[in-house]
Amino acid sequence: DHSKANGCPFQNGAQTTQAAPDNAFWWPNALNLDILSQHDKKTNPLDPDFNYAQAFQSLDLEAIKNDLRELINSSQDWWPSDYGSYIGMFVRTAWHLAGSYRKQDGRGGANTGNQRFAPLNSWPDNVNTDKGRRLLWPIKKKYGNKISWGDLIVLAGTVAYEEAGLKTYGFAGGREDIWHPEKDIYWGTERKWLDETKNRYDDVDNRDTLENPLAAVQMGLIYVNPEGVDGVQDPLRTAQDMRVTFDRMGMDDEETVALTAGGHTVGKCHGNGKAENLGADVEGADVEFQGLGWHNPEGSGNGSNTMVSGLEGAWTTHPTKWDNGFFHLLLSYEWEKTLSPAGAKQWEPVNIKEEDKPVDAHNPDIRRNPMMTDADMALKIDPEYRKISERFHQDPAYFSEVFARAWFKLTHRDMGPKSRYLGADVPAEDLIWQDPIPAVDYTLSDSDVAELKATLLNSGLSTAELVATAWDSARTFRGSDFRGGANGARIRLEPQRQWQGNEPERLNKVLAKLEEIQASLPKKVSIADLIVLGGTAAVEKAAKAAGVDIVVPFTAGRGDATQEQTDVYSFEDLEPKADGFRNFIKADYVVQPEEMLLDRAQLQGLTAPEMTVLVGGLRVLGANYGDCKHGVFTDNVGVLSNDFFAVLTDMAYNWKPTGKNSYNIVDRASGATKYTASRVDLVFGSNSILRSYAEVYAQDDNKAKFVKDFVAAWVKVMDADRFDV
Ligand code: HEB
Repeated sequence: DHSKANGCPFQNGAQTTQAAPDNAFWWPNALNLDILSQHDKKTNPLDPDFNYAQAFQSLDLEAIKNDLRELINSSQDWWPSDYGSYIGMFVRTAWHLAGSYRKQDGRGGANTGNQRFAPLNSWPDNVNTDKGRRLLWPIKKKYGNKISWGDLIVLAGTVAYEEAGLKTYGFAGGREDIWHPEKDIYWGTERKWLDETKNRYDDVDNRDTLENPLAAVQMGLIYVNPEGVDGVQDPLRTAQDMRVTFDRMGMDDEETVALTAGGHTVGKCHGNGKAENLGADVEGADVEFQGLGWHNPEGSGNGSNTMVSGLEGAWTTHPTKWDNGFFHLLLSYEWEKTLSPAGAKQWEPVNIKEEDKPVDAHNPDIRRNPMMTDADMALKIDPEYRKISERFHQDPAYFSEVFARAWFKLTHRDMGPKSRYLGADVPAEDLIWQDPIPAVDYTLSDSDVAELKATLLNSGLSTAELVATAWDSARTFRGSDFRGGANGARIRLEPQRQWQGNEPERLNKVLAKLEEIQASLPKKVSIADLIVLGGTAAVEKAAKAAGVDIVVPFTAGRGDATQEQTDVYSFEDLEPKADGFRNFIKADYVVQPEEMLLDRAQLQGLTAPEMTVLVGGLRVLGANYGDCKHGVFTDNVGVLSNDFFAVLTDMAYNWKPTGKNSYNIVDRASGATKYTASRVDLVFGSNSILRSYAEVYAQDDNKAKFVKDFVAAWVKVMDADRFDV
């Protein structure tokens, strides 16, 4: 301990940067609530009232694009460009930012500029994206708050394609940067970079069994191993890995071929050196490296000495041009296995014509062999990919069109609905993966809303039915990629209306009633609004019954999506496997129900106190799945009382396990079972942090606060997807 030895004054707080064991080390099974308190205002250096959308709207998009074009063509001495152009560099930096997205939980992606932080800034697959970001710094410095890192990196990649000659599909701003690494993204359990793939699969030979939500085959990779599965060249097997990993980000075969080929139409691989000589990665490098990693001691360490993947060479004859050169070389020549100067496994063409060879990246007088990775070869060898490759080869215009759309999707997939898009380059067309929702053309006055509430409350539907339906409709929202939510009322559509967690029978009954009400109204109101308003009215009534007069705010304007506007396949990922807020669990999972609650709360953007107050409130409203009695610690179901917390914290009771996820709440004096509970209920009494919140809501002086906080959290959930207001 050097601080003590030297009598260093900084020994307390700052010393925790040395790996002292923390609570998660001592109690690995305790629920770690940190994921609910990320991106707090204390970590954000911008002003509290800073509004990124407003700032972006004042950006001169044409001016910044011109600056980017100039930068792309101005080689910097500290990091010389290849072929006099940073096209390849900026495209790869943007692809690696966007490419960490996975559709199952919507996490990862370009949304947050997270490539600035560990682990992504130091992933072995992200070598030299640090140079890409540093090259962009003068532009970030110049335009400042008007463009986030996330937007800037995607814009740079897009402008790079334009410089190469591609007609791009568009660009939208709106990605807000975070200021510290995310704690909620699961990247795998391996403790070693690029560890063998086997631990990620249930059955390593069936690549579909890649652990969800992971979308890369190895720790520290964006997708697949360019040298083949576990470093064995075999394009057919690599094709299987590509199919699985690209599907995990919502890309089909055609998009996969377009993206890989279009990606490798520009730029080159870098393997003129020895990987083992590279210095520490970004996060591990000492202060004099100033946030740059992988210092290369050979020669200039850059230019022709650049080391990245270890593979070496360009894919096409003109690596700064958008053309059909990739398919021309891939399909016109035979390719055989070879090794790069760094010893990496790659493919080289047999008897290639001199004029088909690209020139050296730093000396136009020398021609070099092009190369292919195992993933590129997969586009030729896999029969399905091959068909697509041939079509693209024969029809370059079609290839350009498919690629431009796929690039837009890749870089915008995690931004959610189009209402979040900003700027003059937003394409007019609606795309199915944006989960489009028709705009509504009505407004509701206060008296309209009051009348509607009365109608809904007198409809014969119970508080529990109204609350549960509104909740189910809204709970699919995830802040990770801004999908889901009550807007669109997709709970009426496939696949949602069949989801077990939505209790199809009850749901159909409620929907039928709401449709009946809708038909009887003097003016058109969407089902989406009626669903939310029904729950809202029921909450208001329950608050009143608890003696608290409170208006639950309601914002009309949700539209009803159609089935045609709904990509059933991609919505399957939004199905709740568990919802602790309604004490629902679909099956017996390895992870504990309370961990699944935590995950869902994080995706819904809730804080730990909000999660607490919602669970306690929903229990007494009777909103449990299948009318299960666990956690309904009250004799007055339908009254928004703090009974859940009062009972939970009451020492009159004892807690007895009766099954894996069930407990009896036993009266100590009589020995009688008074209530039953799940793990999700009891965690609010056992976890020390959650208990501290449960105590607040159990307090006699906080009955009204409980109602007020429940209402605020309820409205937050109902409006989570209202980017339009
Ligand atoms: Fe790529 C580069 C792999 C996809 C774009 N890539 C690269 C490399 C490799 C790879 C190995 C090299 C690096 C160095 O530098 O060395 N990729 C790969 C794979 C995949 C891919 C395996 C999957 C399949 N890419 C991709 C995509 C894209 C791309 C999708 C877009 C779109 N890349 C790219 C570029 C480049 C690369 C642009 C170049 C860079 C420079 O130039 O620097």
